[in-house]
Amino acid sequence: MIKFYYSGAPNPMKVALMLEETGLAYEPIPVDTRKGDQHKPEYLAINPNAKVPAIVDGDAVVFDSNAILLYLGEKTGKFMPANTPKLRGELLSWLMFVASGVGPFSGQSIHFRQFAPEKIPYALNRYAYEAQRHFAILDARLAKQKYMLGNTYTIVDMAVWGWCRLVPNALGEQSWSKFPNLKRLVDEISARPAAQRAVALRDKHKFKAEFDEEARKAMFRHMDIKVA
Ligand SMILES: N[C@@H](CCC(=O)N[C@@H](CS)C(=O)NCC(=O)O)C(=O)O
Repeated sequence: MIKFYYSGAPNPMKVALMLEETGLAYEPIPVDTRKGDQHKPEYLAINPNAKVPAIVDGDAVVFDSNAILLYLGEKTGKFMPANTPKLRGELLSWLMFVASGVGPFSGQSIHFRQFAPEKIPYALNRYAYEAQRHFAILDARLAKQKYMLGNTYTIVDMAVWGWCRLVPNALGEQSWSKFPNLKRLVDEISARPAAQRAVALRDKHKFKAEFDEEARKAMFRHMDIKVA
């Protein structure tokens, strides 16, 4: 039985979607990041980066959401493109693009819009610009084909879904109109029963809702430690 360490945030939700899509047996274990569970020694032994998600599958310990998607794809052979150098190259490129571009830039855009104590115009514009640029790259690809890797739904689409559900949080309420093809994919995946079960997982445990001082200290540790 796979142990799945999660919260309702975008990166864990991608993995919840894949677990639900594959039908693998798993035990969801909540990590309440607003209470600081991610910094507990027993969790750091699983993910030294103190973030969710992570999985433990027998003696395999895997952290970082896109690494977990790839691990589960390889383990099951499901939601993966054919194993040719061409398709494997595309798979890795787009998976890394989401991991290193879409996720971090949209995450920072949300941070500076919704959480930063000051509204810093330079930071707001830099991250909004980069988030928008990344979403536009996905949108242009999806204008030409149904899914990120062609005609088949794969782990890359799941990675895209995780963050792109939050386009309005990253860029504002009206922003979906700029990415109709991306919206089509996000809506299609959100309507899948597996996605609905993944999202419902958040309600299985009572995660802390308030963003109070305890949450700030757990998630924004830089506010108490000056390094620059
Ligand atoms: N690269 C990591 C990033 C994980 C990540 O940033 N997780 C967020 C939730 S989406 C988290 O754990 N935040 C809690 C914190 O920063 O303390 C991945 O893709 O899994």
